[in-house]
Amino acid sequence: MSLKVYVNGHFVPKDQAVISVYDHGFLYGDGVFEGVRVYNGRAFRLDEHLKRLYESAKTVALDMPFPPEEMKEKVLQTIRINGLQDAYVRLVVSRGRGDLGIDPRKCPEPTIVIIAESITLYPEELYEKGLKVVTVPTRRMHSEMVNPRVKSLNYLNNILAKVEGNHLGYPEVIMLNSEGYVVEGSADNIFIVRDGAVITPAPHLGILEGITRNAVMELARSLELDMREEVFTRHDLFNADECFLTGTAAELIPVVEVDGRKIGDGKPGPVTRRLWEAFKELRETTGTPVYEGDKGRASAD
Ligand code: PXG
Repeated sequence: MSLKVYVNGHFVPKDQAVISVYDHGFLYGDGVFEGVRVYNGRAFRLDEHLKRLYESAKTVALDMPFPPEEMKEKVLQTIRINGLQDAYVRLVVSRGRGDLGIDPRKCPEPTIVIIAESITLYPEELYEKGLKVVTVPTRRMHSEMVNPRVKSLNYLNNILAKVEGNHLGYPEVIMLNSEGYVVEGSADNIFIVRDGAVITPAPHLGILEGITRNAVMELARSLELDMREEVFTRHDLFNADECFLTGTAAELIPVVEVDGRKIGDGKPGPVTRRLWEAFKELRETTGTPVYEGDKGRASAD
């Protein structure tokens, strides 16, 4: 059975899920999106993802046609109609159809697309051995240009960084901001561990405040680790005891080398492992139940 995709109020087979070439999401990258994981029939931190989607929309002055509760129901319906237990959900809201000019006032209705697919996981080996990464020349956009806090359809900044990583033969890259501070990966947040403290770049530096990042920060605090949001440079990164990345797709993945410098002893560290175990526990035990009859199960979201 072909997957069904939600497009503007209708569920249509995957190969018929299309939008207009006049859609400003296509023409200009004008829109916002979210990526959500479903684990064992429960949507992980769905309310937080919806909150971020609505905040992104607000900042780009895109009027959502219905409230978050209704969007939540549509997301759950999309997962249900496809009978998925473990999934990756992509929720896209674009400015909608307009004319060839950039003016959003020419786009009367946003386009809403929800895709729920079974997920292809990263190879287990990457989690065991850790990633080797590089910093790249393309800097993360300044927050007064296109604010990185907005999860917009305009991903060229990150894609250019990714292209540089591909060219150099690395699976992920680390971006710096225009002042040279470490900010994030191309589609992941970054953490370092130094002298027992767990440190992640502060939001004002210009990052996407990841849902996974926030969950891992909560876990670190509940494990009574010294969790901090700070400003740090490549020097701090090279000299960290441990480093890892977080994101909806990657979850929590160790980094063992940056720009040819070994991090710590070049193996995933103990704090990274502890947080990874805690994250696995969290994803199995929380989340919004997707299916009826699952209401009694725990939901800490
Ligand atoms: N920073 C950026 C720039 C991102 O795009 C994250 C951090 C992590 O945020 P979450 O909320 O996922 O913990 C992202 C994640 C993918 C994919 O399929 C991920 C993202 C965007 C597009 C694709 O891995 N964003």
